[in-house]
Amino acid sequence: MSTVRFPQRWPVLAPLAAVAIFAAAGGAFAQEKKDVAPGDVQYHAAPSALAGVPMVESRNPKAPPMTQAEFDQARQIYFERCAGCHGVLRKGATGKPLTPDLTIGKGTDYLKVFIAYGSPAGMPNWQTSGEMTEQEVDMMARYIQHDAPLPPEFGLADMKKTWKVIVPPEQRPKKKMNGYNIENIFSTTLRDTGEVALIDGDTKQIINIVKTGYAVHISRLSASGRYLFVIGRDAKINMIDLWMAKPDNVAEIRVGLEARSVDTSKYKGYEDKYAIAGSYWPPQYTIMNGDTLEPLKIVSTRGNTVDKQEYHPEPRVASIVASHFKPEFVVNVKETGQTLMVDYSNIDALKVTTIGTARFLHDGGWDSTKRYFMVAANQSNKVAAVDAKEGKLVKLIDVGKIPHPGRGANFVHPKFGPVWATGHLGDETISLIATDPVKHKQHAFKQVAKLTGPGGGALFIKSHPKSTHLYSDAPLNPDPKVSQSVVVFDIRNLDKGYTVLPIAEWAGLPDDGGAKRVVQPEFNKAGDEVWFAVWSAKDKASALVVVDDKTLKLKAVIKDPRLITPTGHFNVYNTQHDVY
Ligand code: DHE
Repeated sequence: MSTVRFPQRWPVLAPLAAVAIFAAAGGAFAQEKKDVAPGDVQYHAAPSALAGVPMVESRNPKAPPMTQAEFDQARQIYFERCAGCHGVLRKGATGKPLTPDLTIGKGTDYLKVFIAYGSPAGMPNWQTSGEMTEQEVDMMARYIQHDAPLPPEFGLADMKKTWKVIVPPEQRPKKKMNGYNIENIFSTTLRDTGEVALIDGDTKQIINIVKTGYAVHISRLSASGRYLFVIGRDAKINMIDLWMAKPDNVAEIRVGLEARSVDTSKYKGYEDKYAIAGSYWPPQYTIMNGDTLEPLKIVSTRGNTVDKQEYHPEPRVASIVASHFKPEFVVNVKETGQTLMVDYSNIDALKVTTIGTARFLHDGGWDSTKRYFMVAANQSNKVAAVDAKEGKLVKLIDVGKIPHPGRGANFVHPKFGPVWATGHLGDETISLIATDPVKHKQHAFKQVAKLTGPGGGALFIKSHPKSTHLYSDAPLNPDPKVSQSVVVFDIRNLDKGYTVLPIAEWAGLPDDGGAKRVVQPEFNKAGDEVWFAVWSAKDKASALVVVDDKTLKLKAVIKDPRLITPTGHFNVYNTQHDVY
């Protein structure tokens, strides 16, 4: 994302002609009109890993003609800029559907205006922002009237071709071969170099920079804490052995063409046995051997939406988490709004409980007891509370605009007892949802309070059982003062409002024009330090900043030329034990 300039959401001075066309639009593009926050557009406009993949193409004879060169260029642009919102098959996701049955009737001129000037519902103004030329806009307007190219499926044979066991289990160390305090290692995403930095949380020294997938996304830990799993946007999974003298890759595989989530089995008796990854394309999840990443079972998520019960051909797999109550993975399917409880006790006769929740499931985390999975249905402005013990939906809770919790934050509210919190991309609020149905029954699974943060564009929120603070970032807020700092609430006195920590300023980076967005609070194992990434583009300086949680003062800045585009960072102990 940081390598792309983002256009404004809505042109301030859109010509009258364009406004008139929007006003008259009605029809297909006005249907399911959703407001999209500026930050949300930026967030979804990340280049898709599918841009370079060969696809099945066909031309619609009713659509305006295109040369092969134009079609290829338009396809490239579509997957770099548009697929994140409109979907691979253009059936619609955050953005509207753009299939020929809808677009041909509108015609090239109409579509050109839409693409050039954007729309109040969140479509960026691609031409007036300077992101696309007039000629590119014309090409895109014709392209979306043709049938959407179809990327290939990715089955067992394809996976096996990419599968490498770099160090077989029998050749791996029998005990820890290094002196690191493994539980306090941080795995930091180096997004645009396709690497993770393993950083010793005690000394703040880089242990190793490990090659991973394209635009690497998240890290997760095996139940034992020995293996670290990293997934790239290209659906490449890397398995890193933290027992090695210098922790490094021991296995890798691609489970599809585009993906975001990975986790491993954590139920008693199944520790480290299986890994699971969900893909955006093809829409499926894959269960693998937890020792070697050998693919064992692939399950498609194509199916019907929870509300209108319409078939969706491309329901992407969003967050996945391992249950502590049963041998189950909780798999959240975005476009259909179905939460799947996948019982892995017999993967040859897989039992899946399908729980209808809400469309646009994205990220989420456990409540403090790890019984209830709280998952944000972001474009539905809801959080679903799923009971992993009973295997059912407890409640859909209305929250603010586009909730985005990461894994959320748990703390004990002075009045409402245990709460789980989420910030929002689309507004300045932080929603607190009570999660204790036993001692605080009257409040349970209700939004019991809203805190006010500095503005929208928040992505991640965090607390720790040993801390009395709640931290929230806002890296996608359009005001650099907000995106370059974080806010901290005192849990004992939430009415007091927040304290601002100028994290990017504390990083002391050169004034090189970098965006210096501050991303993702993450505690160390002891719960007395909080780490933040200061994220700038690939050719600009970035850093990690460590804050003392008691004093809220700067504790350390980690700078290194190898720390390129750091975004998420994952403490081994906290990630392994779901502490947040
Ligand atoms: Fe993420 C988690 C998808 C853009 C940083 N991101 C997730 C999860 C999903 C997801 C489904 C939950 C995984 C899980 O728990 O199993 N992210 C997407 C997108 O589809 C989206 C919007 C656009 C895209 O094309 O990828 C997107 N994400 C971003 C970013 O631009 C961020 C800020 C920077 C980056 O590294 O790319 C970003 N996403 C993260 C992080 C997490 C994450 C750090 C893990 C949070 C956690 O606490 O677990």
